[in-house]
Amino acid sequence: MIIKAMTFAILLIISGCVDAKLSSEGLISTTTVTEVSCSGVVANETINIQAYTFSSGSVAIFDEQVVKWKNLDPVTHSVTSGLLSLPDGKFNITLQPNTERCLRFINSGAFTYFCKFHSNMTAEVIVQ
Ligand SMILES: [Cu+2]
Repeated sequence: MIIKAMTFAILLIISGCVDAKLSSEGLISTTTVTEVSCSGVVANETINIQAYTFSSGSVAIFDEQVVKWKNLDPVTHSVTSGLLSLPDGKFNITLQPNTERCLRFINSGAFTYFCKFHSNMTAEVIVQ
């Protein structure tokens, strides 16, 4: 009985998370993102990719600001918008080892993103 109650509670928590992600995804339907040269801008947030992890699970910036991703791993990673394994086409950049790439977020909204090569790598950018 206790196990059944716990399972039900866990299912409630999981479904709550999915709902939150779906509703926040709806907020970004008009958001646009542009890649910019990292050498030409000062990034407002920098996210290191190291040991198969994004260094910040969530960063908050204002519209028109820039986020930089730096791949410090010896393998290729990606920064792909959407829910895990469900890219939404907002952005999709691949980072070779020891490279960095920058995105400017034009409109406010919330982005989840993931690495398409490693299914445990997820994070988000909140544009205020
Ligand atoms: Cu990866």
